[in-house]
Amino acid sequence: LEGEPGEPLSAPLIVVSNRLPFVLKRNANGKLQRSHSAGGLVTALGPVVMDCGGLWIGWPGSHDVRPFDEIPEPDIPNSGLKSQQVKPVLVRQELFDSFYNGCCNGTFWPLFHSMPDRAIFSSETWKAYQEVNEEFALKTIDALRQVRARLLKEYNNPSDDSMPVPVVWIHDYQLMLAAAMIRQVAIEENLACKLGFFLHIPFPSWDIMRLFPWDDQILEGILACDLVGFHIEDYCTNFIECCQRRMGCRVDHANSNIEYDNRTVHVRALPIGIPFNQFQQLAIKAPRVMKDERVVLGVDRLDYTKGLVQRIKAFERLLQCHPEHLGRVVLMQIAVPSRTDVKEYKALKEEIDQLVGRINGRFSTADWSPIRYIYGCISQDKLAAFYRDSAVALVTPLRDGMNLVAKEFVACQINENGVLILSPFAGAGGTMREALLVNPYEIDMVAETIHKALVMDEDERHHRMQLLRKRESSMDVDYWMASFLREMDQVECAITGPPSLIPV
Ligand code: ADQ
Repeated sequence: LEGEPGEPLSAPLIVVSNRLPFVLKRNANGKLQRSHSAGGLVTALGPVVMDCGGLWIGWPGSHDVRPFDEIPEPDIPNSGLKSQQVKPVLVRQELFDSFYNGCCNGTFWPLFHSMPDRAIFSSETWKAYQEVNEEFALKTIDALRQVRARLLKEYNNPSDDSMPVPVVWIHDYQLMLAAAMIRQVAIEENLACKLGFFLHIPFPSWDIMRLFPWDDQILEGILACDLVGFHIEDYCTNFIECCQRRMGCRVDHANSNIEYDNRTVHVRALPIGIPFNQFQQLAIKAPRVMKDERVVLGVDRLDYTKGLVQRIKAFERLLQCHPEHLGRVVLMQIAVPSRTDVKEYKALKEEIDQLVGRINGRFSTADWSPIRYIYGCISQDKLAAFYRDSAVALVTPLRDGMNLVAKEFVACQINENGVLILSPFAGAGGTMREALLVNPYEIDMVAETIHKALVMDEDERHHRMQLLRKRESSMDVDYWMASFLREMDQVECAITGPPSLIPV
């Protein structure tokens, strides 16, 4: 952890997420190497963690890493976190699978997306979830000790009021218990810190949450934080109601604060954004990738929450009810493989393969097929070109925390010609009001909405897209991150007490 001696540090940030911002794998010579990941979270948070001498804690994306392995430095100096800023959490494969495929994706993913019939409740995977959260918590405590030792060295007087308080920012449904343990040890060791949590998926209503046999422990885990962020107000409301009804918490509704354990937990709606300029630049530069045809575009991870089956059926209905689009319009569905070792995801892939085959068989002519289906990951510049040149983006999840695809489409619409069709059951549906909103379960209505988008006049298309672009360019991912950290700044540190004079 570097920095000019004596120079006051801005609060060091410790990010805790299921995955590190890169994957660590061994090359043919057995040497560990970083391979980069390009998500919005990494782009936004990486530089902040780098600049404040912070740390990132997470699983390295493979089981190749061993406890005493040296973490490789970034390929290009200063292009990523230094090795000492990274703390990989290493968990044996069997335990990790039970935690990740079992509890995270077999229980919390469907439950939090309000699909309880798909959720499996198992005490075995729940135990794995607890154990892995404990591993993350232990690493975070190590990181806090390291940061505190550094601060004590920098500030000669340990009770100096200007000494910054480290901020721990925990991400997502894989790590809902970690904060409870971090707080407990931090209090025992007087490790002053503020704890924040952001949930990237929806928070369900009390009626759904109470189905989970250990719901109180989840709520306790989240309530161990000082600041809890969700994408939209609805999720805040659900969380607050669960805390009231299950934990008997008192709530200050006017300020959206919860009283718990003689502390105040601040609950805030902080909608995530995307690196708007980055996508816009890609769209400006990317060469054309499509033929001269009108494209209705879908881009998703292949997941049952994304409503792919309903969407494809709606496109079939469009062709049936509005034959004027035959031969002129195609549905381009790009689906990135996801959780491919889980049975349900394999079954969904097969269902989609069959559906696409049947519809293409039904409507194709010698020189036109209605559905072009790509099952795979595509590069960012190709993706930007698809977003830019499509007539319509069909973003119709059955339930989605936010949905970044809707925002990426808008950022790439540099000619402002396209129309966004959006599900109200995505967090994005709450703010992107100029989109055409449609219930994805109503297949006839979705078909009619696609038709409406395809025949919409130019002025209306431009007007809607301009407003959408304006909002997304100002509320981008940097804005989101700054909002979270600003809220954190206003939170008082609840773990106080004289700092120990002996650096650990
Ligand atoms: P996800 O469920 O992964 O994220 P989403 O927000 O749509 O969903 O993000 C998907 C990302 O994958 C997008 O950035 C998109 O560009 C990329 N992608 C999709 N298909 C691709 C393909 N074929 N090739 C390349 N890239 C592809 C979770 C929550 C969301 C929430 C985000 C962020 O489920 O609701 O918006 O976190 O908080």
